[in-house]
Amino acid sequence: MPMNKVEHSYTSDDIQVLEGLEAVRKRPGMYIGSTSARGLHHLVWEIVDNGIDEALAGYATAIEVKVDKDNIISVSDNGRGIPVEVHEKTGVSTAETIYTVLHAGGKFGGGAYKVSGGLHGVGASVVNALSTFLEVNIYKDGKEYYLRFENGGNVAVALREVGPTDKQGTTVRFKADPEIFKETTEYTHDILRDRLRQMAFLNKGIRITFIDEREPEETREQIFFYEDGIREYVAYMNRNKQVIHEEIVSVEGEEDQILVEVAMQYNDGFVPNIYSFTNNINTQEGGTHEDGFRLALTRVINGYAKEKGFLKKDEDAFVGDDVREGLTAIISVKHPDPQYEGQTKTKLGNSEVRRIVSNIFGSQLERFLMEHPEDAKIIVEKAMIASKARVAARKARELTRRKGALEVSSLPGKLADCSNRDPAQSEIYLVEGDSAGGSAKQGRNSKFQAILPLRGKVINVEKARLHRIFDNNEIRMMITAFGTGVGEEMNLEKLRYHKIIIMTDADVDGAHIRTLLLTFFYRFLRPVIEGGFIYIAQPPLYKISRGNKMAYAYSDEELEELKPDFGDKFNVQRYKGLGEMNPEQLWDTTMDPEQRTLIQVEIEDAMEADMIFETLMGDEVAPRREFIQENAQYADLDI
Ligand code: 1YM
Repeated sequence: MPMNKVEHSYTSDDIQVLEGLEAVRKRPGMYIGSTSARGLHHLVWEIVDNGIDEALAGYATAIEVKVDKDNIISVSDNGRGIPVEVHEKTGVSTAETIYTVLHAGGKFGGGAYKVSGGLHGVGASVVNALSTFLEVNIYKDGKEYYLRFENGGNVAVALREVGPTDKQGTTVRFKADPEIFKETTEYTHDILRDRLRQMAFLNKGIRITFIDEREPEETREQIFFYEDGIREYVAYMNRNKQVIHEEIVSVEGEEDQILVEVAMQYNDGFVPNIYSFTNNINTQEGGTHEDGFRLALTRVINGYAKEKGFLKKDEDAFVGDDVREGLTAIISVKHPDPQYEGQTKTKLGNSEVRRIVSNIFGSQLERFLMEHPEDAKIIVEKAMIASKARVAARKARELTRRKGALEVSSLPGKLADCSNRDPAQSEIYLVEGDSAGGSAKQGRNSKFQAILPLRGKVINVEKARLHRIFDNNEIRMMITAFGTGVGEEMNLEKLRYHKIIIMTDADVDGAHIRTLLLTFFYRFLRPVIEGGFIYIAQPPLYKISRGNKMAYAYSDEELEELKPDFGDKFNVQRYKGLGEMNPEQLWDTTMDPEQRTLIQVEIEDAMEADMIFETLMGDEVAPRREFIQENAQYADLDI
């Protein structure tokens, strides 16, 4: 490749550089979080962020990300091109400096601050350190330049002029080092696509092209370009929902170099979908920008409703929950010096942001309501319905609490509890139907396995209102048995079982009940999922036997694999339900910790999970059918 390898003599600066990159290779997790698939994708984000920064500084309009068949990534932008002159501190080109000195970010060029940036915000040199090779092509002022590193950041070709060009911008090409990324160096199409789409929503006017050369022709290239940014993001999030007003509220402003954007629209559901971002990073734990948004939303809607005579008495005033029911909102802040707090460092801490977001969003929302009286009326009326339901729900809860129904002291009668009192060693099986429940009770090891049979379909929490949900017998039994309480009152430390195992039939109904249960957990007991306490049991689909010899198959493939062991005469029984198994069979196949397979339920990406639940549970039928058809192979639904 490199025709004229440029001699490189070492100076003390070089040695420092190599030590820096060596430190990254020694402890990659410190710089990119992990060396799992997540860390691998992080490499792409680091380079893309540099292109986004160039676009946000006003110099680039387009970014292209390409994955080739060997999982080599190239990222291009049409900006100014990375500076090529010799850097005064390092004595080598600025381009080389950026790719070899840790934390060499915007400080070098001065001027515009770096707005985007992954959680670790460490930049290009880390990507270089963790790659088998990395090449940079710079197109600047009519000339093309080339620079190449190999084996974790060693200069293979120092920056050199290649020739004339009429292009402008930067292209970076790299291959992740399999010695670092031992789990995988293969990128996941959907992860790249979803994040690039999100980036395009969050940074309006930037055209992001995604090319995946591993894909068939039809899906190989996608372009994400949103002139209206987060306004279009909200429309996208509501695309499978019934919106209740046409016009999306959309707000933008700047104070003290802090850029604030908010977009929101109500749908006919009850669940709020509010997502906040700081410098393009999803602040999952919220923070001061979200606080400011909530404060202003409640204040302004109350003020408007009062002024227009919707609210007669002060004590009828809306609380925050009332004005957030069915609200889809994106809050995006760009901050020159964000401070993150919280367990996962995804909570914005800068206190001035609360006031700034509240002022900018509040005043513009006020104006929106004045200028769109019909939308305003619909929004206020929705809040009034929510507020009435809230009062009714409170009364219902007080009632149930008085009856002691949600207290741990009175466990549900149907629960066959285990004798062990240590949650870490205890499991509870949620079993579909009384008859399977009966078999499970007989088959279990009662020392550590509790059984709670659930009758019929669990109520659909997506559609039902709060007070009806808590009236539902199955839901109440579960809450009581788990011991944690729900919603704001929930306490994970009180969880009575560290394995909550959903055991349903391997058919459509079973899949439906499983989804209903997961929706319920997702909405009301999210920390229980996040804590890794929810599992799905895997009952066998078939029993194959001949004389005394028999085996269980958990999939069609497994059945086919087993058949040769049984010669040509054998019996195959297809289990239509758990109820067809006797207690020993149920123990052997599905409950015995030595033999069973459990699938742990995870929420990798709460946003994505939310989308799936809504597709499956919401009012719109077409997207649900589409989703089920697309995923039938994974969900093993018979359709
Ligand atoms: C595909 C990745 O890195 N683009 C890129 C990076 C830079 C510039 C332009 C740039 C910035 C400035 C001046 C400045 C960077 N420059 C620096 C440093 N795309 C990609 N495009 N001229 C060009 O910030 O003043 C770091 S990144 F340090 F030189 F400023």
